[in-house]
Amino acid sequence: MTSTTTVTATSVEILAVQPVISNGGFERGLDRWLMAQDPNTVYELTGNAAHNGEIGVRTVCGVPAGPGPYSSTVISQKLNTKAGVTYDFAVWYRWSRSSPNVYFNGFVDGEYILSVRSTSPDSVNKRIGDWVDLRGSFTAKRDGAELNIWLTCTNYESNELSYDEVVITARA
Ligand SMILES: [Ca+2]
Repeated sequence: MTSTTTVTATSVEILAVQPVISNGGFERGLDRWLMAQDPNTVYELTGNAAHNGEIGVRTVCGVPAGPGPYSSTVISQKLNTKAGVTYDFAVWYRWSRSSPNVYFNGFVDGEYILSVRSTSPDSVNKRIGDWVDLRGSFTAKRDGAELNIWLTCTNYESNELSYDEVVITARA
């Protein structure tokens, strides 16, 4: 009897602490994430792109071969959200160079939660090559909303984006 009570209490505790996002620091590689990319993009999990821990995402897009359509690499994860709840998010990112038609975009269920052009890492004392701490918020429209993170650029402008530590927490 005592044993049964203990097991039940443990199960409840695990459900209560289930995070909104899993493996947001990429230390377990692509665990929980899905990834898709156009042919002229490069995508890897590497220590060179780590802001914290051992691994971050390095993604390169654009081939200097003349004007062409936009290309993208995207990773996505189904979040542990609840409809109507507001969430704060944060991510660290870094550009390798400045180019006007390259974007770092984030969506939750198709709505922008971040959109950064590589000519303007942020508004306060940051330069190309520096890590930038980007923060924002969104309200989930449904349980299990989907996060998508994109690097998008034109084919004639190559750029490299590193990012790490995607953190999402429910507001109290
Ligand atoms: Ca990491």
